[in-house]
Amino acid sequence: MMNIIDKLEKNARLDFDDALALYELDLFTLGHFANLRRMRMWGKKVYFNINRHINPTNICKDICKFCAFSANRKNPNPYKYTKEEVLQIAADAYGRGIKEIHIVSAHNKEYDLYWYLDVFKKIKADFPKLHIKALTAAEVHFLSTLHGFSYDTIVEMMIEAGVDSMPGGGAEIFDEKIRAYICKGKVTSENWLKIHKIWHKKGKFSNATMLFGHVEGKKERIDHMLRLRDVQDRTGGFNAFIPLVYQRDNNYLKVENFLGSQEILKTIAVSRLVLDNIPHIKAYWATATLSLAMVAQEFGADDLDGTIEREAIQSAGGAKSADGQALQDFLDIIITSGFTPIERDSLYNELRIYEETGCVC
Ligand code: V47
Repeated sequence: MMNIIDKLEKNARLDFDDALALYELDLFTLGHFANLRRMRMWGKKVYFNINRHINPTNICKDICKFCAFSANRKNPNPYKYTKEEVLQIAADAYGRGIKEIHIVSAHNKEYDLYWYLDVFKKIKADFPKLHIKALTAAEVHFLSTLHGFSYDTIVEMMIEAGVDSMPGGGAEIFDEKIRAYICKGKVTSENWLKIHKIWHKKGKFSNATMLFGHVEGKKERIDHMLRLRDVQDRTGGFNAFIPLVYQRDNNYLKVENFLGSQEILKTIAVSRLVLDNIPHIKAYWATATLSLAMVAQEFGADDLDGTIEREAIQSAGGAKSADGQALQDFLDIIITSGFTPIERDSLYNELRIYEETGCVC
């Protein structure tokens, strides 16, 4: 039997018990191996993109205990964008040089499949180069139930309407017991994975998230990663894994012990080592804070996500991300930390390498 250090030195594939053993290593030993893997894959590059989030409505039929975004007693602030408003936001964003719009929303039957398809088609007609990342697997499931269409049909219609990639939202935690407690009624884990498999089989790429730092434990996190690795072995369609740090305000989930930075960094490092087949690990600055997301680049992550412009989901839960992140702040923190900022497109093609000063002025 090889011990965990032997396995890491030999780059062997890690199983469930190995992954648990990783958490037992001290932070710097674990970080050393995660960073070695990251450096072999991406050197000193830190990826990000210039993007814009659009969330058409926050009125949702589901009540996920962790969610502060959806309009409810704790967030009595319902809103509904019209198509014209969404199209205007996309047009303005494109005018400012935004390259990706990320459209996800609440589960609301007034916003049916045809509403979204019309919006996607119009955006693509006006701005064919603007990448549309839209509809989580949770939304695909909701729309499938609403219309009685199969997942395959919905995915085909999304592609036809111009959706380029699928975001990783709605994955939460796959463990069925925890899932039933935190987001009963949402797409099942099996169906979340199935929808992404269907999407990948059509030659398309997507991301995968994991919401952590609430009532789950290390075992559930590892189980989550291994289920993703299994799908990725078959399809190769996940571009990035995004561990989302749970934000605690304005929701119905009672959590006693919040995660400290060490456990967040360990989880990112574990994900880099366990997910040996997913190319990118995002330290999502909106939930980790920009400083910790930058430190995470030394612990296995290689991406900070994007400038976002308007962030509504995590900021409703207390994150300081409502107004996005200035490009110059990304460049400054990446360069002063000794890394190279790489502006990428949504599929990780490199668009611009900021070699030295990184000044965009
Ligand atoms: O699935 C909801 C999460 C996700 C909270 O694919 C919360 O590139 C923390 O998926 N604390 C939606 N997280 C956002 C998302 C995403 C974000 C950035 C990039 C990509 C990508 C995807 O937000 C939901 C849920 O897990 N979320 N409430 C909260 N209190």
